[in-house]
Amino acid sequence: MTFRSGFACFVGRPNAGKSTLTNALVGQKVAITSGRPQTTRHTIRGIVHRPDAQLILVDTPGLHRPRTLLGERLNALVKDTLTEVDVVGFCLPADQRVGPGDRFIAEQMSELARDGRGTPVVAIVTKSDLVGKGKLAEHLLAVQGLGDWADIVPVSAVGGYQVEVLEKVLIGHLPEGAPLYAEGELTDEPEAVMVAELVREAALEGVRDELPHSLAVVVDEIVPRDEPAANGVPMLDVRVHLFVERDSQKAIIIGKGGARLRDVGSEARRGIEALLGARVYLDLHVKVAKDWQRDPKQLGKMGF
Ligand SMILES: Nc1nc2c(ncn2[C@@H]2O[C@H](COP(=O)(O)OP(=O)(O)OP(=O)(O)O)[C@@H](O)[C@H]2O)c(=O)[nH]1
Ligand SMILES: [Mg+2]
Repeated sequence: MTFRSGFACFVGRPNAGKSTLTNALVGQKVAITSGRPQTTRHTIRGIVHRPDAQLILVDTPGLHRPRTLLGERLNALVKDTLTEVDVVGFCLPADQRVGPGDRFIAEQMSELARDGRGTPVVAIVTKSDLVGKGKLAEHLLAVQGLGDWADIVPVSAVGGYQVEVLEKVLIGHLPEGAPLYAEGELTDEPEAVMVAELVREAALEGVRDELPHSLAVVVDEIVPRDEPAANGVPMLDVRVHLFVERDSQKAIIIGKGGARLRDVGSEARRGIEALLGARVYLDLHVKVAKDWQRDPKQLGKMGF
């Protein structure tokens, strides 16, 4: 039996379903998702283990025409990633017409084909559960006309439709080689980053307009409590800062009498406790960092 191992990277416009698909393939949540565009802000590795292969998925921020320094940095990050993987999965949501945003990415793909290593690109039609058969067929044709794809695969991460087919197709493009990660390892994300992401995911729920883009989350510390844990479960203090860009946004995040922040805290705490296997005291602080998305110094501090 030949064993294959290597990297696949998902690209696509914001909100195309890249992170949801990554989680579906890994079989566990390694990336946060939301109905708002530009949820993912760094590359996230999810690892798929099979008897005959190890597929490392690199979920990336959505590619779009940048309007801020943060946007520029995210696009540059995606482009760097593209040159380092064995196969690219270009995600195009079935419920949206092929538009300028997709053509922008298709252009980048053909550039990659010209000056890269000839990396194969698989077109993935995501969210196919949202459309009927006829519309899906139409969409597949439009996608076919958009570029030179190694394969075209319709999937639904939510319905589980064709997720295994996609997995086989991606693995088929990997080189032969030994596993790169230990068995059972599902991601190489540091715990603090996962914790920050779970808080951001909870805080994104229900906020609108530009607030999602203005929100950044940083974990200050995760420290074990000295006191003996009840029935052997360890207890952790987790201190987190939420940054927004304006005072008005701070008020929205905190809510009337702090109600909204409390909800965000209890929602995030559930996920964090599951992740860390511990009881968690979650301490959330909201701070204004004026225009951090455009400020190189502040971006650096937040890890961009
Ligand atoms: N019905 C349906 N909804 C989906 C599917 N995949 C993703 N979604 C929804 O689409 C929205 C965006 O999903 P994400 O996975 O966060 O999209 P993304 O491409 O990672 O977005 P960015 O990180 O912002 O670029 C979420 O509300 C998901 O629940 C799918 O297969 N079917
Ligand atoms: Mg994402």
